[in-house]
Amino acid sequence: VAGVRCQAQAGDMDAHYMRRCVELARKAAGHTSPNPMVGCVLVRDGQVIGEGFHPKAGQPHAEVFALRDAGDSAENATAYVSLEPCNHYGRTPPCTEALIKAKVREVVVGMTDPNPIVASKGIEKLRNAGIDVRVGVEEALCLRLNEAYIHRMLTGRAFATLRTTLSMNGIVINQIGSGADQPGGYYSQLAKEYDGVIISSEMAKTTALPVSQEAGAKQPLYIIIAQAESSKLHIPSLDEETAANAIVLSDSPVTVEPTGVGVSVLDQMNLDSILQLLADRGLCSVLVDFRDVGGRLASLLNRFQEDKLVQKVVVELSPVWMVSPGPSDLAFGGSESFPLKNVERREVNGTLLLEGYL
Ligand code: AOF
Ligand code: ZN
Repeated sequence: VAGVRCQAQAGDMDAHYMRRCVELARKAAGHTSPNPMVGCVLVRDGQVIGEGFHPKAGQPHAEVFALRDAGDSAENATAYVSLEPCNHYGRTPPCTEALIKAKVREVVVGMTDPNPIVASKGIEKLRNAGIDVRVGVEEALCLRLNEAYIHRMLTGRAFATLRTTLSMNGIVINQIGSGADQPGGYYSQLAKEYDGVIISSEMAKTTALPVSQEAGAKQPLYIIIAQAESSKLHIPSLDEETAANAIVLSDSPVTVEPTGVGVSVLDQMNLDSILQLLADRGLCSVLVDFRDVGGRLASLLNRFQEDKLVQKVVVELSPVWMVSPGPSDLAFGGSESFPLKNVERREVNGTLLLEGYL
């Protein structure tokens, strides 16, 4: 019985340290793409002796920061890492070598790395060096943490989340800058964690992109979908300084003001090619503004359920009753329904949020 209890306690501690890895990893949310978020905790004799996370692509990996934090004392320690340690020379040298050199005794891994140049080779390397490796502790949490990175690795497309805001009577609230969009609100939190936000040029023309509101904070890239055959586009809320925060996608040449906003001309304006282009540019995740009722973006999203290009939906139900301009703005009916999976409900500043997976 004592042995069983001991094992159960070890399991609890494993889960505890792995959750800490995920917590550390999330400190860099929105900053690591195209790399994953990774956290690492070094434990010896029941004491945490080092912690680290991967802050940004091009910078050292989580394991390296944790080893630095531990100084000389990592010998015989257990290393907890939310992702399999890498075994390749990328922008940085392999973490497996750093762990072997530091003489850790054991490595506990949250999930294997879907990157084909790593894919279990890191684990193999550690085992060949005589290090005990256990894989899959708090795996679901680690998979969720890097759902966008994994999706991009496996499909070559950015992970897409649809976002919309509804009033209590079901009217789409489509002013950027209202309610949940306000600085500090739920949406600005979300925008910080996503690599990009897709909106239509009509919305970009008439509403303020939150790019300039939180100076110094990480901003998503705004991906603006130009109307068909538009040759000129002026985005009033961008200036020379914030122009680099946006790109325009068009299927015909277009002059954009301010200059400095990048333009990409696509052969085919569809969601698939957009998500591939964004993945090629190193974006893992993108929030798609679904409030562009009737515009170009809405038509690109037509029947997205069948194309399986959208992974997640976020709906904000705002506690307001909106006066509709017409007799009724409600869209009644609908032929099919797609139940969402793993739905989460939350409340932020009086707004009910529903998130789920398609
Ligand atoms: C780890 N720990 O903290 C991260 C890993 O170009 P590099 O050198 O940064 O390598 C990027 C790849 O390394 C990335 O695609 C993923 O496979 C892995 N990321 N691995 O052991 C980390 N960020
Ligand atoms: Zn590494």
